Amino acid sequence: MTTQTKDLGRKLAQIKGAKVIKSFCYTCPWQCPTEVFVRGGKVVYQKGNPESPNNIGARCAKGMASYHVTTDPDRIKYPMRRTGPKGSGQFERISWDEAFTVIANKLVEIKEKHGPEAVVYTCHHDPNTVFAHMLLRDLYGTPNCYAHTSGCEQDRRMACLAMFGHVFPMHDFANSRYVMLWGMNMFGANQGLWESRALMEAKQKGCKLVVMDPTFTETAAKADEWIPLNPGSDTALALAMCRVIVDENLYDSEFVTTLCTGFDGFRGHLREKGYTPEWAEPITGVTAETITRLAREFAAAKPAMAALFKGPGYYTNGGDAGRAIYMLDVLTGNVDNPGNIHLKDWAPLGPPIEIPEEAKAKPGKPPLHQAMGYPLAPDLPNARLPEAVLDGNPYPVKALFVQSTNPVMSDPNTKRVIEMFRGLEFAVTIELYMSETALESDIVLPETSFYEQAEIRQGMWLGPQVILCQPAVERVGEAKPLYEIIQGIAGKMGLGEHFVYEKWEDWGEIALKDVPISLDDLKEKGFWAGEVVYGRPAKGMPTPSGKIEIHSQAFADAGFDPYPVFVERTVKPDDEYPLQLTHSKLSMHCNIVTQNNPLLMEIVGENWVEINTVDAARFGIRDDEYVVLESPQDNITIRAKVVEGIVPGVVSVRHGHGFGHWAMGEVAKDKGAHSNVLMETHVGPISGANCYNECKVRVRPA
Ligand SMILES: Nc1nc2c(c(=O)[nH]1)N[C@H]1C(S)=C(S)[C@@H](COP(=O)(O)OP(=O)(O)OC[C@H]3O[C@@H](n4cnc5c(=O)[nH]c(N)nc54)[C@H](O)[C@@H]3O)O[C@H]1N2
Ligand SMILES: Nc1nc2c(c(=O)[nH]1)N[C@H]1C(S)=C(S)[C@@H](COP(=O)(O)OP(=O)(O)OC[C@H]3O[C@@H](n4cnc5c(=O)[nH]c(N)nc54)[C@H](O)[C@@H]3O)O[C@H]1N2
Ligand code: SF4
Ligand SMILES: [Mo]
Repeated sequence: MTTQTKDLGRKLAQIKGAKVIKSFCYTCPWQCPTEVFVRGGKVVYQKGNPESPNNIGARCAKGMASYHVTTDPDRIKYPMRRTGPKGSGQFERISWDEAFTVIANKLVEIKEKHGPEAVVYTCHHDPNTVFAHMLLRDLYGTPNCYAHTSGCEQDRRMACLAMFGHVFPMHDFANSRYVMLWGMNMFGANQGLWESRALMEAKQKGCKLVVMDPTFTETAAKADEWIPLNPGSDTALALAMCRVIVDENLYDSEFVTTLCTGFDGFRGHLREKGYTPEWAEPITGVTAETITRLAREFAAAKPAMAALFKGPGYYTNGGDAGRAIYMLDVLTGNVDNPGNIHLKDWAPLGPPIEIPEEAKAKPGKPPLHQAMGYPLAPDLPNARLPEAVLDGNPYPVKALFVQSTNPVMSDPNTKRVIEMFRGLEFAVTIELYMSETALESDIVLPETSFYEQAEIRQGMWLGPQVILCQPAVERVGEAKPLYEIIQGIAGKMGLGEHFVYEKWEDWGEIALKDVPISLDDLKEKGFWAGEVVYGRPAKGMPTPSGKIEIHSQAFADAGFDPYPVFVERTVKPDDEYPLQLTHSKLSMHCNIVTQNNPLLMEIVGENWVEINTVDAARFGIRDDEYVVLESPQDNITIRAKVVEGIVPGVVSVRHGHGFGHWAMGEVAKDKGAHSNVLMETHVGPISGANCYNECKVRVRPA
């Protein structure tokens, strides 16, 4: 018997008699619905929920391997209080009661001394964050409860809000005949599995795939055409394509004149600014001929989709890239039709508890993003947070709550982020592991993983969808879900009357009040899905004008051009630092979440930097050997991959791994390198986004 068949036999024996629990995966932000098989208190098998349209039974490798988190000896098991200097790793175990008391007292003290806005809450994976928002925003009164998107796809999000009044479009690849992906590595940094699968299926049916990316990514490898554009030049490329479509009358005239604002102004803008393919050629590195051909092809192929994710927004000039790229969808009248970006409807999911209006605090100060001068930012410009903490600008921030996020590792300019933590009066980290950020905090609270807790949330599928996460196994140590952590803190603050549930089902019933499924049925099925409705523009858009805003009044009001413009980015390579640093994700890991997982580390145990053969020859770099990557700020030692598929002069670090990460996680420790130490702070002037790629470097053999 081969090892494989023996393994299969063992697996089948384990599954036999297992209880199947409908849940969802939260290893990456796409939350695929799952079936978790549990026997003897252990996860013995898992797969995607076969009835769910999100993944039709599938899970990716990261999801399959994620059960390790339920038994990882490196998980934090108890609430901890720092006893030594910040960053020293000296902590003592305390009881939950003590942790709740310390936090509640500190919150009261800070509000009295500095006002509630001096407390900021931030998260990435945001399990049950709504409870924290209810306590800190609604009852305590800080306007500063934020997520993480300025570290993520902030520019795209801002573009979508301004043009469509929608925050997060899905991608209807299945119905598309022509897909143009801009800085979006669908097969490397996968989004919902149903999207990757739909794109593959569309390709099999003849859909053309064009990838705009300086790097020959996993997606570029599967594309019909790879357009290796220069970093930070998307806005120029997209505007030049718009010009071709407009000048050659290839646009959908009825759509743009009846369902959009400002088409004539945009046409004039393109001409006035001289945005032609010839103008764009030297900026983008793409020939005018190719630009013209692609624009014509795109306009002729219906349904077609231009979509972006993070790539274009990594630069200080990325703020208009989203609007320029989405203009291709607008001009061709594709928006929200089958085969285009889909402005999904949200499910009628309510809050899990109801805070009476009269109990709600009225914030006295504007939220930080407004006070910092980024009224269009959908989220906290977190690279500017150190100024608030260290200089009191725009107003003092004294305490930080971080949940499921590790800013010391993930934000640019690590040194500055650590300085910020050292300057804080109080920091609480809610984590699975003793992360670098936890090490800088005063109190560290162990949260349960998605295998150990409940959550009811919006699903990331085309139609309106509710998905359910249910506790499948015992909690690790004394870990608690956020709804119990917040209940405990609220109790000590005299606000316990608002958080009266005894079990999660109590608030679950309330949240589901307006959703046409009972909690019992949801537990059986794992999700509720409504109808997919297309064609939102014709029904009226959720924008101030009720139309698609080609002319953005919001941009004009904030002092920016109402139409997208191309400006130069900030940090260009020079003689001393001749290479442009860029980033992309690893297909076998999610950000810095999975590096303590031995199964995934066996497949990809460290990250690397990709460098062009031409540059490798110039700087004496050999494939698979270690190199020193050095910026004006700092240096890292990382393994090199010498490739042909990257624009010469550009290097791409695969993000994940690095330095003392998982300071207390044995598997991840000291594997790979982390590039955020190389970056200075650069913030998108419109969106407040982190500009990870505004960084020049040089390279030498280690
Ligand atoms: N396997 C896996 N999946 C993931 C994640 C993960 O870590 N691993 N992370 C999840 C998260 S949080 C997110 S935000 C998404 C991210 O999803 P993506 O945005 O698709 O992922 P990235 O790898 O960051 O892709 C950015 C791409 O932009 C390219 N790029 C760099 N500069 C430019 C430029 O100037 N113009 C253009 N057009 N492209 C440029 C990079 O080479 C890279 O290929 O993925 C999610 N899914
Ligand atoms: N150099 C570089 N930096 C980047 C990027 C890049 O491509 N290159 N990508 C950026 C992007 S797109 C993003 S979204 C950010 C993400 O960066 P972060 O906001 O830091 O988020 P993650 O990396 O997803 O995870 C952070 C922490 O969440 C913890 N965690 C996981 N699950 C849970 C849970 O259920 N509960 C709790 N309490 N904690 C949990 C993990 O242990 C981990 O320490 O990084 C950004 N930083
Ligand atoms: S795509 Fe993300 S949510 Fe889905 S199975 Fe993979 S890791 Fe889990
Ligand atoms: Mo992200």
